Amino acid sequence: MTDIGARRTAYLERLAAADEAGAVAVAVDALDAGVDPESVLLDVVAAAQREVGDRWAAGEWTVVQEHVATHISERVVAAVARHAPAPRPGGTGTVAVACLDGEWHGLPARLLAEVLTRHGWSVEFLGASVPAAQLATHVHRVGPDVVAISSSLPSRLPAARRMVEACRATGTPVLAGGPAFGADGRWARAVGADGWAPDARAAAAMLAADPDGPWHADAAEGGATAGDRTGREEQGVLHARRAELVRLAAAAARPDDGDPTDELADDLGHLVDFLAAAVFVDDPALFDGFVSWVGSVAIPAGLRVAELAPVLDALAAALADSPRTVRLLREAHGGLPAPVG
Ligand code: B12
Repeated sequence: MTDIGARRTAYLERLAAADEAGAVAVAVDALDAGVDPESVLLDVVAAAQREVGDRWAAGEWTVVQEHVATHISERVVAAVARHAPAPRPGGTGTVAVACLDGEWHGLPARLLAEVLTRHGWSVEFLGASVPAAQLATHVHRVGPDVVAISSSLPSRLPAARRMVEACRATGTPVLAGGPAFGADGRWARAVGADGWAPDARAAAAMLAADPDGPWHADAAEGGATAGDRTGREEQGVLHARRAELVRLAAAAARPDDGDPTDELADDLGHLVDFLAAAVFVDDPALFDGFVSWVGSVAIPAGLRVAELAPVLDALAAALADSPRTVRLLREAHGGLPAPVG
């Protein structure tokens, strides 16, 4: 079997069967057949994980199936690191890889760490949800050449700004990546990162071409645009009132119900966090992304698209003193699909 697509299909079948040994075997067989370890990591494991996410979002897989699959993929990444031939020489320094504070998607960061290791970098993987102050202390003590920050959720962007500022204070350049920063990396620039890459391959190529950064094509124009005074203040209000806003949004979504289900409360908490991040970077597209996501997932008992209009109205009424927030809520309301029937 040489086709990488066939290996990915076989790998997904092993994940679906919760077969850790079988999944490891698919990866090791690929290495033994001469497939580049980077391709095993990105074209088999990472691609399969994205498919796992799609199946969860479509309601085909339960959260438990997703957790089991992800655990297996973590074991597979470790097995690939053990079985792969020695990394090629190339990298010229150390990279610390950390997830944003509150970001629990550690596997994408781990995959980046392994790929950079394959390219000869000395990589320190700091794991999921690293608080900005802890990162700053660590960077001061260890002195990596580059800090790579990873996040899957745009709602974590205010934490990205704090991390960039913390690294700036140590003079260490920050490379950002993961879906949180937008498909074109626009929010990496907004939070002041020195560069962005769409995936681990591109990150390795970028670092090989220029190990020191900054990496934005027009870096001279750079500088953070997120977290201006209004952004910080209104994001702070949303953060401070989060629990109350979730309660009133739940009452607006399902006026006849008592306490909200855990799923509804979780989704409304994410809604407030995404709204806060959109206010922080002053970009309606960020909140639109959340609204589209609500329309695309099938979480039983979770927030439904038809419930969004009363939720957005209730939040706008409660947040009348926050003009940017209200503008974003009104714009999102205007873009909602027309009610059916
Ligand atoms: C596994 C998983 C989890 C696990 C993570 C465990 C772990 N150890 O990682 C757990 C259970 C914790 C989890 C939780 C949640 N998750 Co989740 N999760 C996933 C899933 C299925 C796979 C993640 C993964 O491994 N992806 C594969 C990798 C390889 O992703 P990748 O982004 O392509 O990575 C590449 C690039 O981004 C880049 N890159 C990454 N970091 C960096 C850094 C730098 C510097 C650079 C240059 C590049 C770079 O390189 C990588 C390799 O090429 C994704 C689905 C998906 N599409 O990713 C959902 C997904 C990310 N999760 C999602 C959601 C909604 C959640 C929850 C909010 C669910 C909930 N209701 O609680 C929580 C949030 C938790 C939190 N606060 O972090 C959504 C996010 C949608 C959105 N935009 O809002 C997704 C997309 C699922 C979906 N289809 O809806 N999740």
